[in-house]
Amino acid sequence: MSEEIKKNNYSADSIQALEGMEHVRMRPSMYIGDVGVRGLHHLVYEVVDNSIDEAMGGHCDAISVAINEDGSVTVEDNGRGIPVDLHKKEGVSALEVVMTKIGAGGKFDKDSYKVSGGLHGVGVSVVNALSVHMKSTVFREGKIYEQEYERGKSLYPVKQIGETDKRGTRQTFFPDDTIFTQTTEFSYDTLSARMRELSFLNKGITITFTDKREVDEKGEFKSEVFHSDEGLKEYIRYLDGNREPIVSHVISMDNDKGEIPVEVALIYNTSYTENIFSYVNNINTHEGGTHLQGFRSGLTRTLKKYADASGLLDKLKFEIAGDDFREGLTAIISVKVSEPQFEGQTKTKLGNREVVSPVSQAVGEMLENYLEENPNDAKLIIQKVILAAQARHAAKKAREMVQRKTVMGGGGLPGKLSDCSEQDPARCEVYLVEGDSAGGTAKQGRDRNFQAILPLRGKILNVEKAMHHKVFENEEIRNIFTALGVTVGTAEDSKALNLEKLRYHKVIIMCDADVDGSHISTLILTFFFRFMKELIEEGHVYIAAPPLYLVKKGNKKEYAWNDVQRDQANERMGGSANIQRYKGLGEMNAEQLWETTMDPNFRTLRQVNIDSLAEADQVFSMLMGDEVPPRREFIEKNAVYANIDA
Ligand code: 0RA
Repeated sequence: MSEEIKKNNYSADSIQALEGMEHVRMRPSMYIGDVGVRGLHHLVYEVVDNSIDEAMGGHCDAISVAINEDGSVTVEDNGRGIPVDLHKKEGVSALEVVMTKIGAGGKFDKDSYKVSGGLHGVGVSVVNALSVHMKSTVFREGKIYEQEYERGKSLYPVKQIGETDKRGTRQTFFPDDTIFTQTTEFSYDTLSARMRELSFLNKGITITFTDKREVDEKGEFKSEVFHSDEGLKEYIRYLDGNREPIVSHVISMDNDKGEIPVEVALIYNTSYTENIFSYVNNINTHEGGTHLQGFRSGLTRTLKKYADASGLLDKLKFEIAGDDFREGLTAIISVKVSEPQFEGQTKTKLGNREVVSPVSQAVGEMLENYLEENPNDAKLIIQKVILAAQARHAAKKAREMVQRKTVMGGGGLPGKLSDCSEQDPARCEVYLVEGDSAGGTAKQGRDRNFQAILPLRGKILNVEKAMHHKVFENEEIRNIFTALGVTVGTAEDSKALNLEKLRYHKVIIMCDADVDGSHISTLILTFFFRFMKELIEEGHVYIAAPPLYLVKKGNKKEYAWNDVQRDQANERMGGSANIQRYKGLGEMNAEQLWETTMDPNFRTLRQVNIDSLAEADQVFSMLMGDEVPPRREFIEKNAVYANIDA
């Protein structure tokens, strides 16, 4: 081949690479899901995933992640370092190929578990393309190498900048605010939750997470170190720390040598909720899939066999259903699949059929052993299953009663609901208001065209601690179901929610701006989280933010939502203004409530969304569970929504 043709080929390739990078910038959502808060955080996960892969290969054991003072993020590992030698085909260093060519990531190691369908595993070049500036530093074979990029284009060839005795890779990137127009600010809580999760899912690795944007009173950065020697077993203890176990140990297994590596851990507690989290290649599979199917079948088959043989079921008059084996169950399943197929609406449902049987078998074996070795625990589990079956029958009756009322339509709406006149659910909102008196004010203040009001009486039922039939018998909860128009449970799926019937696309929780108020909103949120998860996932749930102060002087008045705003308002009025602290919604008149909290042109609503189901579950179980001290501390810190991002 002549020099000329070779050159042309090279430039043809590089044009293609360029087009790839430009395509990422033109259609970022195709690569990272969205360009909002979620997509922004995916950039970090993508870079960290590469270091986790290096650790899973046994080449590194420490990863540090830092949000820097300037808002950029640095991820560093002590692995082998990304190779910097010449990539023959591309004519540039391997590092440059990895950083600037779409689809080049992970091509070195055939046997790593890269995710092809999900949002991770798209390659670090995608992060590079979506960053105004990125810098790679490689510590390898005694030398330090560096290359920088702008919006995915290298600024110079890889250069050696010094010598070192350390090994590893350091990546620093600055997200592009012309892509992430909503925000480029990383959330400590979101990243910290993910790093904790990763450390449980990949035992043995130490992940240090630091936020350098602020320092505390001691002049130190906020920082956490995550490390788990026992993996999922510890994860279960973390998740269920605020629940009371009924068995003496976490039941677990780890088969990382299998064709399909499977790790499972589970425990039974005294609650009535089922909590199963499933992962494929470290990605939370919200929609479940074949691994979850395998888990359920292994669990049901083994427990049923044991229960049948034990004679404990002899007096039972009805069949036990699959659901009954999972009441009070907290479980985590983590599998590694080399070519995962992701399906479902959010591409978080595993489709690979070959996964079902190995998971089912592994779970069966694990449980069989445990039941045999712990006959007392076995008996407690079976007794719990029987109680669950009995309760299910009672709950079904109660639920059918709610359902019958709901399907009657307009006439069946709760008497306390003040409905709006608009019929299109997309334009309708309903305020769930704490107390009848605030409910009355809201009713006067609202725009009745599109705003409905449902007052709730004081503290609503703590669903975290109530049996399911109690939940459906509770009047306030029945009112919520009927007002929203949704029903729960079908023949195939006892938890399915029919959101198509939802009568309001905005469901707004409005409580006092104090500790009691946040407790009540947490109770309502817990109910939504346990019984109407889809409502939150589809972004229908909001929290209203009533002001804390009214600052008045003469005919000037301003509202304040915190102490800083209060003082500023006071200053604007030349000091010595009259400051009224609202102790509750009840102290506002209808006009004030409308102006501050209900008028769409002025109010602030916090949309509730759940980044990590596992983290949210932990928070709810802590807030609503048996242990009082952690709850009090949490609520008093007034951080009820710490993991429910606004
Ligand atoms: C493939 C080969 C080698 C290193 C890596 C991948 C590697 C990639 C990343 C991404 C983040 N951190 C990383 N660390 C290492 C080198 C293989 C060798 O040295 O023989």
